[in-house]
Amino acid sequence: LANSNNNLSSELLASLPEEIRRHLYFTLGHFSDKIDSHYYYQALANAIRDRVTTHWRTTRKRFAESTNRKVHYFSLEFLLGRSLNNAIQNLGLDEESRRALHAYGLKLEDIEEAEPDAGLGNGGLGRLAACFLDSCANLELPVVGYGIRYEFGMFHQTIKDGRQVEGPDHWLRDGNPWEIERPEDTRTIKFYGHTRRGLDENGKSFTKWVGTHDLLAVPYDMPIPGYKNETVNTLRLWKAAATDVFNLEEFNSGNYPDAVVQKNNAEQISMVLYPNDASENGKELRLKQQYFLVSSSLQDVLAKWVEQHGEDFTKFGELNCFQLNDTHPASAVPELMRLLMDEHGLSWDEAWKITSNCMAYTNHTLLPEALERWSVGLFSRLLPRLLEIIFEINERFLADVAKQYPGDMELRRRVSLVEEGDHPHIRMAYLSIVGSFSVNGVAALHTELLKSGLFSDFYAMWPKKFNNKTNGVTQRRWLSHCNPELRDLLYETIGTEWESNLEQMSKLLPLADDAAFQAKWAAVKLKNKKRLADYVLSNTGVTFDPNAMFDVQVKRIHEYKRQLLNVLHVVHLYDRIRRGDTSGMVPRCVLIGGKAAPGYHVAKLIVKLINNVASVVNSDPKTKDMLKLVFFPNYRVSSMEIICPGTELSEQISTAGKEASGTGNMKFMMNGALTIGTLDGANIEIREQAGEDNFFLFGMDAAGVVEAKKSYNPDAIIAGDDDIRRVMELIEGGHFNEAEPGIFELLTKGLRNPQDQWLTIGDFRSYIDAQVEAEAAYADQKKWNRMSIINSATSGWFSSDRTIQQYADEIWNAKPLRDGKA
Ligand code: DL6
Repeated sequence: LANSNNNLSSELLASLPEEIRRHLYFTLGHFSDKIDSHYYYQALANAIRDRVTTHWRTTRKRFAESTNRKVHYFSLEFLLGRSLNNAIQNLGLDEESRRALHAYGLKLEDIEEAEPDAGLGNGGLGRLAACFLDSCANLELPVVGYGIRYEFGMFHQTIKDGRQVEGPDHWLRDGNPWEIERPEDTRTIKFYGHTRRGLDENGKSFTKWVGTHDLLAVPYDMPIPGYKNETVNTLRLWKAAATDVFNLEEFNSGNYPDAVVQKNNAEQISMVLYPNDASENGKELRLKQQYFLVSSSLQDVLAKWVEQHGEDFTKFGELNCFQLNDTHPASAVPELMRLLMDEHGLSWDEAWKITSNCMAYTNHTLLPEALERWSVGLFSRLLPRLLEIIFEINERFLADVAKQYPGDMELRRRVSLVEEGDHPHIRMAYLSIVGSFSVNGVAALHTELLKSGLFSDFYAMWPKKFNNKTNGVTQRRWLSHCNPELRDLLYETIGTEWESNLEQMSKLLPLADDAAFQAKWAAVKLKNKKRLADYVLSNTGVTFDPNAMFDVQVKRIHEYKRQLLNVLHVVHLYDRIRRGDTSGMVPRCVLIGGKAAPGYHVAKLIVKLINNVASVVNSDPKTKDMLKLVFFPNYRVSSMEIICPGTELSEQISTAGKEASGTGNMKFMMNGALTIGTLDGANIEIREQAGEDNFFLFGMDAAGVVEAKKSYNPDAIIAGDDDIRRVMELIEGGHFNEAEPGIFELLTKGLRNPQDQWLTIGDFRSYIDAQVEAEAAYADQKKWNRMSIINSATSGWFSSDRTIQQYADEIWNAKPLRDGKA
């Protein structure tokens, strides 16, 4: 049977049009002649998935048999977006798919629109995980992603009267052709209960976690196809289920509703993604989600290990690595200890040696409010055995610190995994650092700030643990797929190698001044701007003129990202136009998009301000030819795929020292946008790669921010600068909220507050000046095109292939499953 399975797909699969027909009829039961894009999407997706399956099977076999070190990427978020085109592209089935659909009078683009985004992430961190999986498959690395199959992904954002309204995102409603349930790998997860110690029949002491409430973790696998290399890796997502669907006693006694309650309680765990980006999620359910992911995934890896090696764990640490995507999966440290000791009988020292040699932690934020802390009370109720283990890790760690730094009580208090006080908490970042062999930041500046600030005590103890891995994005999605016009120009000009080696983009450099190439480059951008303008019109009703400069800021709404600074600048331009001061100005269309965490009041007020300013600016006959502003609703992966290629000016304007890296900045750069930005996160490296002349720099740097805070006086800045004063007067005078006086007071008071952490007013003058510089460059289209080409040409460093190669070489010690392409 095994042999006859080998070539199953090639034997059984018919041509794509026939496969579509078969799936329409047999899989979907679609008997009508009506062309319904939902059914055609499902049929095509199933047909493409069938073609993925053979490679998936051979990759899994290779993976299972390999003795290479295996990597398990643990993340509470995977922001995948759509899968159909990704699979078509990576399998090289574009032409064939188009032809197959043509037979039904359908266009591939229209069918792709029927696929909902898999929005299982908040923003940068989750999208990074998705890019990483793509690059791991491209590099044929033995990496499995582990996450949660949330029933509801990132909420759906609509705008009502200028305000954000959240709606559910039931992305699985119509079924998901990209997943396969694997009930045979179901795992049991424990919560609550208590620990029991004793001696077993051989007189050996044991600790057991008993009296627990158990539930099941059922895995769903999604294929992650590599780029034209016959490799298909796996993303395993867990769904929670009750151990018994019905409580039979309740059921038989006629209490049907109560019998179902248990099922509902269990399923809650994988019901919804917490929508907070960069702030703490302190809820019990969130800790349950974290432990649920960690325990099921570790049990999964251990079960496979035991199948292959029996109970011999000597080489487990050497042959496995767990990359923790932020502290969300940090309970992997005590959970692996528990499993090794309580379930597999290892001693503390044996278990610790293994655990601390195979855990690696990536930090994604310096913001104190995003650093996870869990109350000891909650931990002891929910995960009592894990808490005991954490306490012991801490005790042993603090004893080592005492040895290394005798008498330094203050240091011990600072680095303790337990934050003492009336309500003691576990510091998850510290647990991750102590339990890992590697700690990395996500851009050069970020890593330096971790070493010198947040984690300086740990850096002093273990300098070799710390390393930097500057983020990257996959050029397959963020250039090739989303920008087919540019892709074709690149094929024609520098060939195709850049799709798996982005450094090849540098071949464009000699063409930066070539008039004929510039004309082609500009024509591509214009087409993309038209596509974006249509998209903006159909989503917002606002007309963007493709001849204006397209100026874009899309990302989560957060004070540190300073969408407010962008709005202040729009108000400044509006004010200038109304005063007739338009010298040097170029027509500009500003697009801002992003979601605010539902409980983040200030962020939601910023959304309201953007919308109010937009409705005044867009309807003023004096300004409407020179300036437009839209708030783009429900910003998500698939909208970035249209926004990014049409963007000319990329706004990366965070307060220096606050944005760990940014990845949108890299997508824009690849697609030829110029950046206006601060010296923050990966902006610094973007500027280094592109050259200072090809970047619009403004604002204080991270050290300047620290210095400025000592004597920050925004009122004085406002009073001393007529442009800024007029902007504040317009907003404070209620010009944009005549019907709702006073609603923006919280924002304007914040701007004037000497304690304002984000120093928005402090950077405003410098920002205005940089914008003037950008306009001057834009007015000279030859110069602009040159700068744009240079940006794309120097974006090679920002491929996630480069990032992942560094993780593989410098952290994971992982080798590809096979050398060379098939
Ligand atoms: O590393 C991915 C991404 C960075 O590019 C962003 O700069 C950073 O803000 C983001 N961090 C988070 C923090 N969440 N937590 N914890 O999303 O990570």
